[in-house]
Amino acid sequence: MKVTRAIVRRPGRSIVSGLSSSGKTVPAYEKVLEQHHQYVAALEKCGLRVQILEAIEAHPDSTFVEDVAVLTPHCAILTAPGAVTRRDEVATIRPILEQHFPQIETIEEPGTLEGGDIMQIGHHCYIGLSNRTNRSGAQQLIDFLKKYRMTGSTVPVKNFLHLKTGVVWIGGSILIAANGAIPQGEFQNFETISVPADEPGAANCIAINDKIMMPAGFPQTRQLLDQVGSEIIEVDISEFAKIDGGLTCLSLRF
Ligand code: CIR
Repeated sequence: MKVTRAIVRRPGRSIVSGLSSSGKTVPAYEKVLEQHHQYVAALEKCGLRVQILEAIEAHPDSTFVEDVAVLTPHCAILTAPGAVTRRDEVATIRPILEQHFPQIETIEEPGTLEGGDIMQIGHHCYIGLSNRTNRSGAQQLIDFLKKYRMTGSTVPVKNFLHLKTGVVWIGGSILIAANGAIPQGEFQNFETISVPADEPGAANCIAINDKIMMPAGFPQTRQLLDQVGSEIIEVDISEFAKIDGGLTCLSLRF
């Protein structure tokens, strides 16, 4: 699916209070802003028109816009984040998506679902069942997809925040995955590039049309990706990584 646009949200100063699995490292705000700027520039280099939303200080994690919606060629689906502190972010993205999508659907509680758990390949969505996405959320998504002649199926997620923290699709029948991100028996029809064990953070790349954005600082993975033949664009997102943010989660692309 060719994508032409992206939506991002500027990080606010409150990002220092964003949810963090380690609880140990705090992003440095000036660096966060610079890295976000570079991230937007990389999306533009991929040919996307980028809509930049204002920061919302009341929502520390709101720069991770990917988690609040799932965008398909036929509709936008607002999610129900499993992280309770992130639930109110959804209402802030609705009016933006209404500018672009005539059809908007909504995942309802007790369902939970975050966009980071959705790996969309053509008309199929792989839905990670994680600490943030539950069976009810996944089933609601599958039902919406059916309505638009798409399909969905679930995949267990262990040891990673979201499905796409550990595995992403980078075009054709190729996935890139960190150790342990692909449960046995899943994704057998794909060829998988395995990220070296000491570079687990490298799996969260984004394929945009004929280019691949990858997080900077992973030289062995860079070598593997160079063999794919797409232009590779490295982006330093180390400040976002301090609170579990990756490349995909910083934008909604359609
Ligand atoms: C969170 O824990 O929700 C944020 N600190 C990071 C979200 C990252 N989202 C993603 O990978 N899709």
